[in-house]
This record gives sequence, C-alpha cells and structure tokens, in this order.
Amino acid sequence: MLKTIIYDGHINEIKEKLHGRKTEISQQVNEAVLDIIKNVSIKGDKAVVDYCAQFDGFRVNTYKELVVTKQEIMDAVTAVGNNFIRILERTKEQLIEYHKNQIEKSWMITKDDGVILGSKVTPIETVALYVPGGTATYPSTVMMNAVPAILAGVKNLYIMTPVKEDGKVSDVILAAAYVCGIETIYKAGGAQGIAGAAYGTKTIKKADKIVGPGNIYVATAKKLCYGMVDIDMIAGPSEILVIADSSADPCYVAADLMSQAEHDRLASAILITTSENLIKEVNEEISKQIQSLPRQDIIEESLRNYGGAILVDSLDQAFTVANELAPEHLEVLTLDPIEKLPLITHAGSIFLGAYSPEPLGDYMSGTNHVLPTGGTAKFYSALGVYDFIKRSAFSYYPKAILKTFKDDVTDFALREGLQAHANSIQVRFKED
Ligand code: HSO
Ligand code: ZN
Repeated sequence: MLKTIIYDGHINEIKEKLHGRKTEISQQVNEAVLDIIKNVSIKGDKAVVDYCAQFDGFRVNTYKELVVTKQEIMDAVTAVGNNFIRILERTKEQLIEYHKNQIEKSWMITKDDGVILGSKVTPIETVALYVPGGTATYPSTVMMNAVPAILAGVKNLYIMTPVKEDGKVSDVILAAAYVCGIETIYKAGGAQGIAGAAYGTKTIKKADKIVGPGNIYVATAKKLCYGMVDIDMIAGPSEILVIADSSADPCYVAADLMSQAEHDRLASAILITTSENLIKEVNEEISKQIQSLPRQDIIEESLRNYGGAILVDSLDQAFTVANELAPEHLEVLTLDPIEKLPLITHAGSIFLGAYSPEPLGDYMSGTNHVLPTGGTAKFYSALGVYDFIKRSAFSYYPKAILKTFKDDVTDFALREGLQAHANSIQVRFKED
C-alpha cells in the first residue's frame, strides 16, 4: 500500500529519507577491512586463501586452484542450456549496439602556424569485475560491466567472485563470462578479493580499476583501495520513480513499482501522478499482484518505508519533483511520453511509454543497468565505455611559435616563483 502525499511545493522530507538510505560504514567494518587489505598487500595469495577459507568456508588446495578452469566454464555452459546462452548472446548484441555509440575517438587539430594539439584515448589496461555471491548473483550485471569494458578495448578483463561452500562459482555467472569472452575468473571474493585485485598477488593480476557491486565489506574495501586503483560508483539500494497521468494502466504501474521494491528492503518505489483515482487503482493492483510474489515480505517492507504516491496538480510539477529526487530509474507513463524528454534533467535511466518497462532495461533493452542512485544522478551517469578509457593530451610547438610565448610564460612562471620553469623556455632562445 502506497501512502499518498499531496505535493505542497516541498519534498524535502521525502528527499532526505530517500537519499539517506546508504548503509553507513561502521568503524568496526572499516578497521576489519583495513586489516584484510594490509595482510593481503603483504602476504599475497596466502592471505587471500586464508580469508576465503575463514569467510566463505572453502579452501583451495593450491594457489593455482584460485583460477576457474576451462572445464568448469564449459560445464557451466552445458548446465545453463542452449536457450540461456542464446539469451545472453542476444543481450550482448543489444548492449553492443547501444554502447558502441559511446566509443570516444582520439582527436587532433593542426593549426595554420604548425602547432598540433590533441587528445589520445587509451583503454584502461587491466580491469577487475567483482561479482557478488549470495542472492544478488546477477549474470545481467556481468554483461552490463563487461560489454562497455570490451568496447573500450580493455586488454585484461577478469572476474573476482566468492565461491559457495562446495568451491563452485554459480553456473549462470560462468555462462555470462563465457559469452563475454572473459577467460580469467578468480575464486576470491569479499574484501580480500578486492585487495588481491588492487595490490596484485603471484596469482592475481594487479588491476588498474575495480568495478561491480558487493556487500558492505566489498564496498568498504573498494573505497579504501581507491587511489591504488580506480573504482566505479558505490551502488546504493535500487529506486524507481514512475510519472503517470490518468491514461496509465494501474496494473503496469503496480508491477513496475514492485519490480524494484523486490530488490531490497531499502529499495524505493515512488509514483508521481496527477490522478487521485490512479493512486487508488494502483494500490488495489499492488494488493492483488503481491499475493503471488515470492519476495512479498521484502516488497511490503520497502513499500512501507520507502514507497509512496505523490499527488501533483500538473505534469510539469511532476517533472519538477522527479528532477529534484534524481532517481536511478524514471518511467514516464503519460499520453505523450517522448515529448516529455526535454523536461527531464536528472535521472539515471529514463523509460518512455507503456512498453519500455524498467526490467527490460535491467536485462535486454541495450541500455546499462549500472546507474547512479541516492540522488547522485545529479552528477553521475550510467556506466559506459567512457568509464574504461582515459585521455592523454598531446601538443607539438614549432620553435617560432614557442618564441611568441617566451616572455608571457616567463612572466607567469616568475609570478609563481618558479625560475626553473622560466629557464626551460629561456634556454631554447639563448642564441637569438
Ligand atoms: N535493477 C537493478 C539491476 C538488476 N535488476 C539486475 C535485475 N538484475 C539495478 O538497480
Ligand atoms: Zn532490477
């Protein structure tokens, strides 16, 4: 049941509640993770293996066994069956078609005076993709991270993931890795897996960047290793905001809201509408549909704590509120959804019209599902090819042109008290 909030020009209370859902890192977790990182950085493989045995209940016999074998991957491919492999291939094609537009080219300008300036784009060389174990083991997330990295040209892309007590990685994860062409998968998760990737060990290749979601220990380890390596955003609980007018089908609205609520007790699902009647009908639909959902208790709790329906006077108002909340996912279920696009300024991913539901984007629309949460869509974007490249500026100046800058650069340098900088220019014109 969504509680109704009548919009009175203020949403501060809702905003604070939604944006404050991040799980706070306790000092205890911080200290434990620091300890793990320190040990892994000193003792390498041995520390990784010891921690994995302690936390995951499985110990490999030799360090070589930290790496998933080709046979294990092929067994997983057989186990998931042809149809799921076809689905993964189709997902990959969809993702490639979308993300190839993000590939950034190097560029160069040659000026009439002979000066050359440019930007050289290079992929990040080695990337570790963290894949959590447990219930949130999503093959879709493997694809969402892997495809942009591959399109960027990352040379070494590998997976870090915890194993179950039987020492196995889940079949669907291995199958997704196979379809993406990822050959190296390390059986090491948690903070020790992150530390292994950040520092490198005899067995684990040192990464330049670590991406992918994880529990509080993983997130803390990523934060603490940031600087040694680059990291992606730290994902918060999922959120969906649906803007709907009276033309929207309450059955769809209810289903879409609950699709995100089922992720997490901290997930948020909000409806903003101009129609009081729609709120009533959506609530009826939720009561009906929730009965058959296996994650009913999670959905109920997240809707109770972080769900709601905001009644507004106009659709313009609805978009003002949505922009202020800057949701991870924004669905527009109005008569003319495409025309509404210019009104949206802050949202991680936008779903237009009745037949572009958010879960299509979680899997196969082609867009990325790794998105900014907690209002950070005001300044962050979806994961993309641009997250796996870096740019080096380059410049070439002929002597005659440098000469025209000689006095100005010298003045600049001396004002900063940097005589050696000035000299670097001056020595080139000693004879002139
Ligand atoms: N909706 C999630 C991603 C996901 N959904 C993975 C299903 N699987 C991101 O907020
Ligand atoms: Zn989802």
